[in-house]
Amino acid sequence: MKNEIKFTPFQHPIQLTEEQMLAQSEKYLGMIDGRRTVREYSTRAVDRRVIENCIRAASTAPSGAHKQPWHFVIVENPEVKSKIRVEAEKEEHEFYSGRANEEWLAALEPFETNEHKPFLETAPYLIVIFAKNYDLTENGDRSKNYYVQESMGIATGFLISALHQCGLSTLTHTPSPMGFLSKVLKRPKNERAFILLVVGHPADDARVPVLDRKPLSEVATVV
Ligand code: IYR
Repeated sequence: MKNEIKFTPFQHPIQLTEEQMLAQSEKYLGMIDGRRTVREYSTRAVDRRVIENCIRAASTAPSGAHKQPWHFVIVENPEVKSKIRVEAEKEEHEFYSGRANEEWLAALEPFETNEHKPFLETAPYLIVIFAKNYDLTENGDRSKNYYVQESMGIATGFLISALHQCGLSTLTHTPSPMGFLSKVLKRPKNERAFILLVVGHPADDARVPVLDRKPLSEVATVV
């Protein structure tokens, strides 16, 4: 079966003067530069419609052949969060007590991370982002997706940015391996967990490490 795609004229919905464009780039930079990864969460509730809109925004991300190879599971049920915490902490225990080599543990030391993951229960939402290397058609056939890693990374970036703009904090958590998430969340076999995003408000006494961002001269080159 051939997928027919029609074309329609397009104009960028945002039309700015040169001056407005420069001002907008500065405003955007200031906004996104305020994002910090947070590991200590408040139990303060968040309206699920905010989460849903941010996921709608993430799902507008470009993807290989427009396959949109993602699935987002919004976890709000405390029992499911507890199960995830138990399983994640088992994996993290293995990681911190042997799976990670000395170099990796030394790189993590300044961040004071350890095998305990209370945020998996305190934060109001966990969003588990699943990647689909292929889709399953109605008759059970596999339909291949393309550039899945790239598409997933972009969608996750959109999601983190959207949540930040709504005044919410996130933690990109990657308990490794993440196979247990498919089991706990009963996902089909064509989905594998890509990232677990913890979402909520920072705890009143939350702290973040003092970090520098690399300057433009180090992260970019003009040729
Ligand atoms: N998954 C572990 C370890 C970890 C790894 C990296 I790379 C980090 O930037 C942070 C943590 C954990 O979550 O503790």
